[in-house]
Formats: sequence, C-alpha cells, structure tokens
Amino acid sequence: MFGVAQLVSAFFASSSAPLVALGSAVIDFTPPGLKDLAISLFGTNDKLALFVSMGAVAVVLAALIGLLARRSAAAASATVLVLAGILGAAVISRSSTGPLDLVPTALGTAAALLVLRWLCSLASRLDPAHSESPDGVARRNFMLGAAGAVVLAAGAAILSTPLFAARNTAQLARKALRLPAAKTTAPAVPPGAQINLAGMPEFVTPNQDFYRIDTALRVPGIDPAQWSLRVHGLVEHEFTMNFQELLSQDLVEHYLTLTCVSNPVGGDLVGNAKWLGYPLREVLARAKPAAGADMVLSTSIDGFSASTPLEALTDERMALLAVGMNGEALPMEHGFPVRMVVPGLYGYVSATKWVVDLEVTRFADKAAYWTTRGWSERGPIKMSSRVDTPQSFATVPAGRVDLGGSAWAQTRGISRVQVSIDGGSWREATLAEEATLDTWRQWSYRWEDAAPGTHAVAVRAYDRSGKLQTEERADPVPDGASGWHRVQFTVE
Ligand SMILES: Nc1nc2c(c(=O)[nH]1)N[C@H]1C(S)=C(S)[C@@H](COP(=O)(O)O)O[C@H]1N2
Ligand SMILES: [Mo]
Repeated sequence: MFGVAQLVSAFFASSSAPLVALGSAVIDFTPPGLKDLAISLFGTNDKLALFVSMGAVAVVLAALIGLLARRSAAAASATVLVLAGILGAAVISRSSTGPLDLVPTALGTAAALLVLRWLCSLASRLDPAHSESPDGVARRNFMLGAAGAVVLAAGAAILSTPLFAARNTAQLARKALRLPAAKTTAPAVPPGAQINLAGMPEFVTPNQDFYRIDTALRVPGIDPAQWSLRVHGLVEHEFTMNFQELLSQDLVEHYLTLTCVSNPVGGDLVGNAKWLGYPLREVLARAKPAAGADMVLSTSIDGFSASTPLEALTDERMALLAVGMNGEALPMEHGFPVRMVVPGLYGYVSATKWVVDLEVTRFADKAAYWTTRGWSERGPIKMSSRVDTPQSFATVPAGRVDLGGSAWAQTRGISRVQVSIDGGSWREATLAEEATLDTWRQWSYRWEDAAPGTHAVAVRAYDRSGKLQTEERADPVPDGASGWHRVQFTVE
C-alpha cells in the first residue's frame, strides 16, 4: 500500500506522498524536547531514522493485518481502510496539499485491498477442507504470492525516488543557473583565519559538509522561474518580486556563520559560508514598514515560518535574501532558489529556506513555527566556544599537545579565548585572524609538557565588548545551549 502510494505520488505534489505527509505530521506534532532528543540521537540522520522506524511500523502492521485476515477477511480490510484514513488525514493536514493529493493514498489503498484479497484466496487453499490441489503446492503458491507482494511494494517505494528526481525541473534549473557577480564582493578571508592543525574544521565550510536542519522530509523543488516573494502586512507598499528582479538588484557577498539553536555545547550544528544575496534592509525599505511593526514573519513554500525582529532586518547588519552559497547557487537542501540569512540570530528565527513570503507584523499578533512548539519567540545566538582538537576520548602522545578550537559571537566578534587544563588557571589562547564580526574565530594553544594520564581541557571566550561567555549550563530548549565546553582525553 505504502509502496504503490509512494510511487503514484511521484506524479503529484511531493507532499501527497503518504509516508512523507505522515512523517511531516509526526514532526509537526513532536514536542520540542523530543525534536531535540531525535537530533541528539541521530544528528542530521534524524530524517533517515524517522523513515526507518516508519518502515518498521509498516512491516509490523502488515503482519498483524495478515494474522487478522486469517480470522476475518472483512476485519482485515476494515483495518486497511482505517489506516488509509489516517494517512489521508496526514496528507490533507499538510499546508500545500489539496483533495487531488489524496489520489496516491486512494490508489495505494485499493492496491492493498486487492493484494489482501488475493493473498486470502491463496491462503484459503491451504485449508485442507477446500483444497483442490496438493498441500505443498498451495503453500508454495501462498509464500510466492506474499513474497511477490513484498518485493513489488518495496520496489515501487524505491522506484519513486528517481522518478521524483527526474521530474525535478528545479534541479535542472539550478544546474543551468548562472548567478550574477556581486556588486559588493566580500573581502578575501585572511589566510591566517585558518589554524593548520589536524582536527580543525575548515574555516569556510564546504557546501556538502554544511549541517542541515529543517522540517522538510522531501526537499522542496522550486523552479526559479515560478518563484516569487510576496512582501506584505504592516507596510505602505505591498509587492511581489520574482527571481529575475531579485538577480537584477545590486547583490552583496558576506561571510557569515550560521548556528542552530539545537546545537549542544561543543556540538557541530554550525557552519560558515560566503553568502551572495540582496540586503533585506533594501527589500524592507521598498515596502516601508508602518509604525508599530516589530517583526517579520518569513514563510517557506512548505509551511515553515520564522519570526525575525524587524530591527535585525533593517539595521546595519548584513541580513540577506540569499541566492548563492560559497560561489554556487544555493544547494537544494539549503534553500534553493532563495533563503534568508541573518547575522547574530539562530536559524529557526531567521534563516528561512525556500522562502516565499515576508509578512511585516508584530510579535504580539503572530507566532512562528517553533514558537508554537515551545521555543523562544526570539533567538539571539549565545556566545560559544568549542575545543575541536584533541577530541573527547582521543589518545595523544605525551609532551607537546596542540589544542585548537572555534568560538563565535556573531555581530559582536570574539576578542579573547582562554583554556584551563585540569581545572588550573585560565591561560590565553592564540587567536587566528578575524574574517568578519559575523564569522567564527579559530584559536590554538600549545601545551608544552603534557604528562601521561587522563586530562581535561575547558574553554571560554570573550566578545569584543569584553563580555565573558557564561558558565551557566543551559539546554538547547527553549533558546539555545550555554556553558563552557570541556573535553577529556588521554596522554600516553
Ligand atoms: N524552510 C525551512 N527553513 C529553515 C528551517 C526549516 O525547517 N524549514 N530550519 C531552520 C533552522 S532550525 C536552521 S538551524 C537553519 C539551518 O540551515 P541549513 O540547513 O542550511 O544549515 O535553517 C532554518 N531554515
Ligand atoms: Mo536550527
């Protein structure tokens, strides 16, 4: 049933695929603590984990329905119909679906009922009372039939993936796209921004290594020729802008480190890229926000939304409507063709991918996707520092040990980093060169006389205003983790 529905849905909107819809609904209704748990357990494989567990549930359900069918074929069919109802409800609950999107689920259900009837009739011949053929043949027929159904279902589900891709005009459009050069280019990253120590991250994160966090089980495919951005709400001039108009503006390049609110202390849900885009302050200047407006609610094509303080989009910081990432068009999973990036704010309140709508409004009037799920309505990035090398539980040779890591306080910049070895006094680390106030800064510390044994290193940072990173431990929920990062490793 899932297999056929998934295959048929390839010919409809991606959100019509019942498994995707069900998964999306599961994500939407997941309490905030659980989202965090899933991310911490599976990291950026959280979606794979969700699909695998849904697949396992589907197999168990199929087996149970099979057992039920041995007692009553009607009850088994009724169960299939109830499941179909749940899937249909999940599909309809998606923001971008209509009644037509129920067709894949309906066809999948029909296929499931037919297969069930067929298997039941094969099974009935197993019953010696009705047997016209010898026992062994009936058994073999049933087993072959059941195996065939499983293979066909799995095959259909697997086949649906390339079908989606082949249909994906967005991907083709992305390949063909030539982005214009920036009117204002970013100053080159000073070579000294990178500390050359094994285990240090690259200062500019390659696109394929960039962390990915979103609620989209299937990456939205937006054909740029179809894309437009609606700007409306508490503004003097509402307008929509298409992709060509956006590209014909004076584009700006800016290096900016993006951070996820779910990043735990010492975590890696953070990445640094060169973004190409149009300043949001220009977009908003054209719209002319009315007095009293204090928030911009940005919405993606798949119904995610973020609430960004209007001020963060209109002050001097480089908030961008981005089209490029590290010299190429935005990768599909990072928001092609257009996303937002805002210095100093966690992604969930600012970095809307596949953005199609900007509503100028008030925090008092509207709430964004994660705000309604227990996260803070505002999300300034907390100053953080991290030890990247040695890693926790590593073993390093005695004598000279080179420590290295990263620190970030977007919009304010990092002015000092200190390390403490085995709880000893704080010592100044050497800072790598700074690229911008909005990018992370690497640091290193040479420990000359590491004796064999287990050691612990803690790190903390200061921003450019002289403020010390807080030691106070906080979990990611509701507005970001805090506390000093500590690693333990063995010297031998
Ligand atoms: N459309 C959409 N945009 C989104 C999200 C999302 O779920 N959907 N997640 C946000 C969050 S929580 C983060 S941290 C950043 C991550 O951006 P990246 O995946 O490009 O690293 O995207 C933001 N933009
Ligand atoms: Mo995030």
